[in-house]
Amino acid sequence: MRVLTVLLALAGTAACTAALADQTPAGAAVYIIKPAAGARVKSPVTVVFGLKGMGIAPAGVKFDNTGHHHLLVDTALPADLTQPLPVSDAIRHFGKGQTETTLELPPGKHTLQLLFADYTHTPFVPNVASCRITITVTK
Ligand SMILES: [Cu+2]
Repeated sequence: MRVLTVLLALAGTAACTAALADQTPAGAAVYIIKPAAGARVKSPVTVVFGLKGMGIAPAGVKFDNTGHHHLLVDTALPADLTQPLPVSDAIRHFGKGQTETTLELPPGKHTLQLLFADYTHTPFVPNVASCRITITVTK
């Protein structure tokens, strides 16, 4: 069963990566290093952000092929990815260039997804987003 879970996780990763094949620059991707998809964790939850093929720069700093992380908590990707991302509890900005955070989450299932965006908080086209993972927070 554990092997199957790992294979499914890898298949999920491959699907997300394939969707990014046309990204600029080629091969750019963000991914959640921790927690693992399907993990059962206690709050506060440490989330570690992964990035490849691009660099991190603080919000407001224009530098080619860089941006900053946004963590979507219990929400899907915004419908319109051509506009700057709003700031909310569901769309958290890491404009200082942070690569991890700690979330206080109530017990139950939660979804997490990373979306990388430029110095104006506007997602790249096509977008650089991770898989949306589900975790369970236990008491
Ligand atoms: Cu932002």
